[in-house]
Amino acid sequence: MKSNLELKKNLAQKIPVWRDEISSLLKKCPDKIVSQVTVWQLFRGLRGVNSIVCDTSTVYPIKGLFIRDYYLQDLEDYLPEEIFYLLCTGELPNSRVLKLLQSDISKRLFVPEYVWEIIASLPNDIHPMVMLSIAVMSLQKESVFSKRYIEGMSKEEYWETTLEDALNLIAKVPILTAGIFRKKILRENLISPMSELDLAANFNHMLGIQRDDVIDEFMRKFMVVHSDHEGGNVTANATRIVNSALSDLYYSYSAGINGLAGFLHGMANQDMVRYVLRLLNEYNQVPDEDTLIKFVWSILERGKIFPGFGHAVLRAQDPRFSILYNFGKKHWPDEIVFQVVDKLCDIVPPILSEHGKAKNPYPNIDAISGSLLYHIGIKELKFYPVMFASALSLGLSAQLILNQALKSPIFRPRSVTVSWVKNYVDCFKK
Ligand code: AMX
Repeated sequence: MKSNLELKKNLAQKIPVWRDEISSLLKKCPDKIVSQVTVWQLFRGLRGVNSIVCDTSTVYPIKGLFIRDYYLQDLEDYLPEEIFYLLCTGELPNSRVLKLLQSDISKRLFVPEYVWEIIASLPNDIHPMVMLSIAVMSLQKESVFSKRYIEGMSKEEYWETTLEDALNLIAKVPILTAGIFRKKILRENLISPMSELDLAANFNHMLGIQRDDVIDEFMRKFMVVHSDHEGGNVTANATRIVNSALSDLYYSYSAGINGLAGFLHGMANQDMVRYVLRLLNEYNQVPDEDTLIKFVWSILERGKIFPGFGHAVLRAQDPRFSILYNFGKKHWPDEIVFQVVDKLCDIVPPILSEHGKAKNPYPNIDAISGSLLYHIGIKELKFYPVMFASALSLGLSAQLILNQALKSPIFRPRSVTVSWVKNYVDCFKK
């Protein structure tokens, strides 16, 4: 289907201005140095090197996530659809524009039958992240970008066809996610989408969980806080790199969520609840402080990481954590999984500080999200990163629309050998 919505019109007005800004930067000061790379950074994941431009959101070490110019805390009551509009344009939509966007998304709320057949053919015991990745890959044949590319579209149309793919993706990923949950985990029938519901409420409806206003509010917040986290994290970076070769949004998003499936990244939410359930299984109640302290040390002393704590950029408690934590404390304080998480979030930071390795000992979003998903009835821990991936479709899509709009070239930094570094640096020269 072809879209002619306000979002596209707004982008069409803004894109020439954004392009002019970049052209003038490139013209006026192309050689100005914006970052330097030390040997340490070269071998340590380029931590702190300014090497990507991403306008959708920025993560500051202490203040945390800003979506465009808005502090995350000021956005927590907005709808995921509104956040998508904001990520793309830098503006929140008014109610008329929001309705148009919702109506556009509602027309895309279907998944072709062949995708369900592919999902049905997968073994039930493969990780649901693999299932989502395969499901999205199989949808690639619907890509408007790839179809129009083969037909000979001009570079000017790249962002418009990426927008088409993006609107389809953000409509269809929650359907696929809910479908995988229903068919492969619960072994129940699919629940058809309800186009009159907002994206988050419809997600709850399709998952088949007991809905009420609080649970719908939770899902809105869950999707908003997980929607984007600038361009340098593994998922966003992988998504952007793949897309820079003009692989369409389906190839790119699928690549990105394969990165999210890493234990150091989006898999941490399932691992946190796994530890909590192990404790509850052993003690049948919220363990006392001494028991938890011993437990945390036993993990660290075996040389393992403690999931849900630390961050590559943040140097304070993750505001995404704070939003979900405050929600849980207000609405579901009696949930025993939440209670154990709550205690761990007090106990772990001083232990990590004493342990002396992690630069940031504070909880991140993955410390808390699983306990709340558990409360609303998603008990299959492996499903938690899939919920994360689903919400990320908003930000990843917006990032790729902007990349194509700003005519970002194929990504191709250089690699060097260890010998090259040794020869290059002064300390090895005679
Ligand atoms: N438990 C144990 N050790 C930790 C730790 C934790 N939670 N966080 C960091 N460390 C260790 C690192 O493994 C590293 O050890 P090394 O020197 O032996 O390699 C050392 O502390 C220094 O690491 P860092 O500079 O503080 O962090 P980083 O930028 O290298 O890694 C992160 C960041 C998130 C991968 C790391 O903090 C971690 O593994 N946390 C636990 C997993 C987790 O919660 N991931 C989710 C993060 C949020 C997200 O992406 N969804």
